[in-house]
Amino acid sequence: MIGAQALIRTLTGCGVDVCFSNPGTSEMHFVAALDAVPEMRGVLCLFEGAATGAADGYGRMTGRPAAALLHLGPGLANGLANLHNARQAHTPLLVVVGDHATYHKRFDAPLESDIDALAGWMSAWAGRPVRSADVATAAATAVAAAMTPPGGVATLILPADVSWSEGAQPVPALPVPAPAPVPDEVVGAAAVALRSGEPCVLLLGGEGMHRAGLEAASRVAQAAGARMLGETFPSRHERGAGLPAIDRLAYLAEFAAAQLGDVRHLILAGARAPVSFFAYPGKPSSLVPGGCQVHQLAEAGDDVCGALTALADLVAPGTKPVSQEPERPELPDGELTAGSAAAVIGALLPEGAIVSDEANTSGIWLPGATAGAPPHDWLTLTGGAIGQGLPLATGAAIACPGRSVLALEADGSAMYTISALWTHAREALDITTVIFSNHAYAILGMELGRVGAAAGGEAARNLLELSRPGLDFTALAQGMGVPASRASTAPEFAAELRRALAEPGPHLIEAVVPPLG
Ligand SMILES: Cc1ncc(C[n+]2csc(CCOP(=O)(O)OP(=O)(O)O)c2C)c(N)n1
Repeated sequence: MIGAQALIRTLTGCGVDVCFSNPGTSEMHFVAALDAVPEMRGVLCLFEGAATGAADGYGRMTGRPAAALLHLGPGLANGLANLHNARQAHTPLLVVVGDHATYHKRFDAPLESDIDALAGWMSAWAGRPVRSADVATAAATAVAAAMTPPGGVATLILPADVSWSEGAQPVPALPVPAPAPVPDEVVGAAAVALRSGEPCVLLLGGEGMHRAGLEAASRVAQAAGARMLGETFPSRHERGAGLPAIDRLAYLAEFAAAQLGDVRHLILAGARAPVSFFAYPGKPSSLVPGGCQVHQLAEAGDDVCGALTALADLVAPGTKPVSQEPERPELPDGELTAGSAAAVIGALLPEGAIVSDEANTSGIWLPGATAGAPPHDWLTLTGGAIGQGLPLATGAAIACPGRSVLALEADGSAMYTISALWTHAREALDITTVIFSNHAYAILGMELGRVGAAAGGEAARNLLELSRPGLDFTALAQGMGVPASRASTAPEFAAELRRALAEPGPHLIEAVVPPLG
């Protein structure tokens, strides 16, 4: 068997059966082998960032890696920003990067590049088999590395001659270690802090934002009089009616400081000690208040839910979590704004929806407006590299057929990976995209003042607004096969959203809203 076929057979045997692909000449044997292994679903993405973001969305929803097939160093480079987001999300993800044939590299052909350097900084594991006989073992090792808690990006660099040469055989999946159990002493130390009578916050992240973690944390918080907070940008937050409600730590450092102001004990479960997103002149980088003790109950690779459950059984035996009551906003009348759009979304969000949230400044009312909606999953921009939301929705929809996916997108961010819409159409994915069309990089307008730069004259403002020319998202969507409409009032938006959610397949609604700030 040639290397490419053994590789794909090994991957499907390891449970990797979707490959978000943007191939080139060096990957042609991989592409051809897809017909020999129908268990692998190839999904064409028209930009590498759309492929890597899709693999991220898939991995967040299934806990299993999808593959992203990329073309040499330039293809990997185009995919890096969303691999960075995936790394921050601890998403299990397998990158397969084709390379020149081993003997061709020394000729420094036009596409020759340092793939190992590009892969090194964001990969939990990177490897390069140099014989076809080794490719299957490398693939199984890569999948196990991607799935090793807390999950990460594994990069398999695949030379073209390794791919096309005979002499390969598939190998079975390798075992994956379980998350590390948290020692009793660590749980006990957190219990001592909770019993101190001093203000405590449980800061949850990663698996702690899933139902089991939230329920255990809710029991702890009730019994000990502690507060719970979620990390600012969780990879997947299970929320809505019937689950414990939790506020997330604010993005803006001054709001986060207010949320943490009086805390004396910060207990971290799957989250890291909070830091300011950026440095600001004269402001601290760490958001841990002075005099506050930090207790690391569980790190990302630990058994976070197990640790929270053990803590709950210690400080809150026999108690039950407190759940959010069902509650939806009224459908609003009048102008469409970020606030009224959030109310519409809160009123109509379907049960079991998956929300890919890259609404940025237009999204600040969304958590409140959707808190009591039927249970749903909320995926956020974990690594701050914009252009994630539309691809993430692709992967979530392929991971969870039968669930409604809602991509909430700021206009500026949407443009980075707008070609993901074409894949939504090609694969007939049930994704409703809402573009918050505020014609601006609004957050940067705010940051200009916050970092202490000059107020900004015409030249500066010119770099932060998107209205000349305006972006016609309905035309962009229709041009890629996605039915689209525009809404300028709250009732129009409600009617369009209701229709889009009711019909199968992809839709886009351009929601024209004024910018904040
Ligand atoms: C990959 C990447 N490039 C650039 C930036 C810098 N950046 C942060 S926010 C932003 C503009 C956001 O505008 P938009 O998505 O329209 O959201 P709004 O602020 O208007 O709500 C930019 C360019 C980034 N975070 N990531």
